[in-house]
Order: sequence, then structure tokens, then C-alpha cells
Amino acid sequence: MESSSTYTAREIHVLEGLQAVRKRPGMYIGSTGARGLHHLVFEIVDNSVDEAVAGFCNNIIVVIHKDGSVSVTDDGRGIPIDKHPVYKTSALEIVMTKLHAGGKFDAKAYKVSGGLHGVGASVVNALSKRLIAEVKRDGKVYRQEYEYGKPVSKLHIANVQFPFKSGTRIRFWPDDTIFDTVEFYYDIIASRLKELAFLNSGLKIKIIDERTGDKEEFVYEGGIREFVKFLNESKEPVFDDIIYISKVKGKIVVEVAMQYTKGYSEEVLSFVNNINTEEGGTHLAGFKNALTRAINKYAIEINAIKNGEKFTGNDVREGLTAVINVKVPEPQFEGQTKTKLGNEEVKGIVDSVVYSELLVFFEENPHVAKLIVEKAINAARAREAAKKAKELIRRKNALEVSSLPGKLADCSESDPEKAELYIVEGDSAGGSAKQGRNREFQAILPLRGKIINVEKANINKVLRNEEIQAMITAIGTGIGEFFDIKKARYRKIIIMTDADVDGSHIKTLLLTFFYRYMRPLIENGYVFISKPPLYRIRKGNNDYYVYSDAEKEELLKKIGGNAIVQRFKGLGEMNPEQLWATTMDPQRRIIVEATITDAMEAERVFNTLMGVKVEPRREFIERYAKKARNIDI
Ligand code: 0RA
Repeated sequence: MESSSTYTAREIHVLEGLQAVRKRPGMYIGSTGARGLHHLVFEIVDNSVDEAVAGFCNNIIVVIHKDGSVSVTDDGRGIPIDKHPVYKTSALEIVMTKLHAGGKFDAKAYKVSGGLHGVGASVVNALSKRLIAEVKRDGKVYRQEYEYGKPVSKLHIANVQFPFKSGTRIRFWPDDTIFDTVEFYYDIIASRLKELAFLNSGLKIKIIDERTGDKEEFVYEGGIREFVKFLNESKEPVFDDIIYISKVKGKIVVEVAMQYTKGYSEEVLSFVNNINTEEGGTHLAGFKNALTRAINKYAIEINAIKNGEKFTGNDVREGLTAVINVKVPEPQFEGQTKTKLGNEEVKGIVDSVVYSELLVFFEENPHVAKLIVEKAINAARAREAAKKAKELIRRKNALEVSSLPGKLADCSESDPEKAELYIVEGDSAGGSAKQGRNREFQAILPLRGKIINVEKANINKVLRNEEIQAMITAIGTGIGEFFDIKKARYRKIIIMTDADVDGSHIKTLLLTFFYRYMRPLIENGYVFISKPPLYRIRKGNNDYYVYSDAEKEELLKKIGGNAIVQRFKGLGEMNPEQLWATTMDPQRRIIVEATITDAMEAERVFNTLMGVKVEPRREFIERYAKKARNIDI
């Protein structure tokens, strides 16, 4: 604690406050780097902007001096210089030396900033080796000087020039023992001043760099409308109008300006009390919500989209440039950099204001509204297309990169033109086929018959069936809109099932599947049905297999009457050699190309098996048949 007896208790308290700022400057200005250094300028400028927001200031002049100082001059009312009855000090001195001036002594009671921002002039004073505060009121200029936050002079009338009838001028020399650098950058200061000029329409802000002679003046009568125009300077707008919303709801002021560009990127800046809320927050959430709702509402109203369809937030913000500027009396700043507005009540207010005002604008400007809806439709389409492309890549990966199914016994032939795939019903027949095949060009994929219960499996279930997925992978073409016949791994796909009810069900299901998901495979003659023999005829130690009744009669004549004729039951009855001889040897086997008619018939049978209701379908067909006739007339 300060022990010098010359200080009153109050003064000790004040010194302690500013001592804390010098001890831990990062706590008050974020950093002691270039950013923190420039923060000092913005703190002082903010005070002048607040005076402008209060309606008493129209001009701010910022000068970067050659001696390393910066001065900020405004034409406001001037910080009060009269002595406070209790403190017996001027309000100016309290403002300059008291940390977080509050209560009824708060000279900035109307100030709406918060968080790291607006910590005030006393922090700047504490971190400056020298500071001069000047106030012009009643035709006189009052002046007080400080060093390291402490007054080194009394408040006195000085004989100096002041550019306005009234106002405040603060000039400070940052403490080079605190900051890593004390060199001010014109561009950093100028861009923030420009931003402030956009955010406070009509406020004239000048910057002069005496080191270089650079100077600029920022004043925008159009405010954030001109901000949006500026942001879109190098972009191509969809329409010339800048949509502008301005409403006061209780103590909250909502202002929005927006315009769409032909580009795809989104540039939405949001501000609370002139602070750029880089992390967004409730005001931004309210705006986004309202924009999406309003555009959807209008699009449905003009029948541009159906009621069930909806644009997403991203759809309606594609190519959007917007500035959201709200004023909130007691802002809660959250987030990593304290630039996220947390006040929940702001969300609903911004949402309802923007929603209703946008709909009014759309009604009054249908031409512009239509362009916005069109833009959103295009964005939605692009989103769908991108999603499909992604899906395609995902599936391609699944089909091409993923290894072939374990159940598949592939052939060694790499030329698909010469390769065949046997899809075989049942594991036992599959086993025989694997042994009996010519492994050079014949691949075998056994399907477990029971898994695919045609009566119960709808086609979507079939798609999810592991065996069917193995088949898709083995064939390699992909399915549906992603089907590519050039990727077929086999020129012949041969369905080999037993000649019984189960076998015919599986055949029906496979044909239906090919018809719905790999139709070109059928159209191009890639799919075949294997015809196993109808009879087995045994004479002595010899087995004969025949494929038709006529063939049977002919054979029996040839080999004599005491042969045993057996209706052939299943593929599983044959050993590998027999299977090769009867069903797989290209010289002897019978395979029939599946036609589209076959596949259509299979689908019909499949639907019947599935018990698809006939009535609604007939009604549907009759209704549309009638409609079609009417159109003909
Ligand atoms: C409180 C009251 C009055 C002015 C100010 C603050 C004020 C503060 C700053 C800081 C930078 N520039 C400023 N300009 C004004 C007005 C008191 C009155 O005259 O009624």
C-alpha cells in the first residue's frame, strides 16, 4: 500500500486502481503489442463516438503526431470541468484518473459499450507517459496534464487554439516501457475510423498523419447502406437496391443493410454498440433466422417452392453481403475474444424486426424479391448437386476401393469381356461350382437363399441385404443414377438357381433388382439365366442329364428301357464335375439372355409376391388415363 502521508484515502484508492492497470495491462487492453497500442486510440475515439451517438458531436479529428503521440479532437459538449461537490475535483479529472468510473459520478452513464471495450480514458492515461486533456466550453479552453496516469498540473485555462466552438481533445504519448512497440500504423487506425463512420451515419471523421502527410476524411450519410456498397465494390450485385431496415424496439436499436452478389461467398458483419462482434451472438442468430424464414415464406407465397420444400440458411445466404448494427444498453460479451453478444432477449427482437420488415420489402419490391428467391433456388440446387457428387464419390469408394466380397471366388481373367460371374443359389451348390468351374474366366458368388425372403423383403430391404451388396460390389458398375456399364467386371452375369419355387423366387428377386437398379445391364444383354438339366437318367454307372422332354425321349431310345429317370431336384445333387458338364461348360450348358420383358414380368411377380395392393394402383391408372384423354381433346 502507498504509505506517503500526502495522499488522502480516496487518492490512494485511485492510484491503486491505475497501478493495477500498469501492472496487468493485458487485462484492460488485451495485449501490449501493436493491437493493444492501437486499442488506446480506439478507447479515446469511442468516447467521442459516444458523444456523437448521444447527438452532440458531428466531427472527430484523429492526428498521428511526429513526436509519437496521437490526439483525438471532437466537437461535442466537452467533458464537464466543474468541481464535484463531494470529490472536490473536476469531472474531467475523475474521468481521467478513476478506473471504471461508475454510479452517479460516471461521466459516461449513457455509454453503451462493454467488455474489454470502453474501459475508458483512465486506462489510456495509466498507460501513457504523458497525456494532455483539453476541453472547450463557454469560449474557454481548459487544460490538465498527466504523467503515467497522475495529474501533474491543476485544471487551468490555457491560451491554445481549438478547432471547434466546444469539444474535447485528448493527446497521449504511450508508455514505451509498457508496450512492445509504440509505432502507430495509419492503416489500422484509418480502417477502424472508416468503419465507425459507416456505423454512425453523418459523423465526419478525419485522420491526419503528420509523419507522412497522409490524410482522409470519412463521412457516410447512407451509413451501413454505404458500408454494404463498399464491401461489394469489387463484387457484382444481383440488384442495385440495398435492402435497409431500421427499427427501435424498447431500448434496443436494430439496423440492417444487405445486398446479394452474383458470387457464392457470404459476408455478414455484425456490430453491437459499434463493436465488431467477430464471434457473432444473439443478434446475428436472430438475423439469420429471420432471413431464412422470410425468404421461405415469400417463396411459398409466390409458388416458387412447394410448402414441404425449404431453403436452408446457407441457401439464402449464398452471395449475401450484410451489415447488422444493433445498440444494446447492457451488452453481455462472451466468447474467446469477448466479441460474442450473449443477451438472449436481443435474438427475438432482431428476428421479429427483420422478419416483418423483410416481408414488407418483398411485397413492395417483388422484382428484387424474385431475384433473391431465384438465387436461393440456385443455391439449393447446387447444394443438392454437391451432395449427390459427394454421395457418388462415397459410393464409388465403397464399390471400387473396398475389397471384393469374401464370398466371391473371382476369376483370374482381367478382361471383363471374357469374364463371367455365376450367381449361385445356396452354399452347397456354390461350393460345387467353385470346384467345378474354369477358374480362369468364371467367378462364383454364392447367395444364401433363405436370407432373401422375397415375400417379405421390399426392394429397399433387398438393397441393404449383405448378399446383394456383395453382388453389387462384385459387378462393379454401381447402381441407380451412378450406374456405369463401362465399369462392369464381367460380360456375362449368370443367375444359377434350382428349378423349384425357392429358386424361381430368387431369380424373380434378382431380375427385379437388376431391372430397377442396373437396368442397362439387362438392356445390353449382360444378364443370363442358367437352365440346369430337367432330368437325370442313370444307366448302370453312367449318369445322363437332359434339358427337355424331347431330349429325354431321344436318350431313352438310344440307351434302352431299363434306365432310371429322375426329375432333377437341385444343383446341390451334382458333384463339381457334373455341375461343370451340365451347367457351366460353355460348350454344353444352356444359358438364356434375360430380356427387359423378363425383368418386367419379374417385377410384376415380385410385387404380387409382396402383396402390393392392386386397387389403389388401378384407381391411379384410371384417373390418369382419363386426364390423358381430356388433354388429347
Ligand atoms: C458527460 C457529460 C457531458 C459530456 C461528456 C460526458 C463528454 C465526454 C467525452 C469524452 C470524449 N469526448 C467527450 N465529450 C463529451 C456533457 C455535460 C454537459 O455539458 O451537460
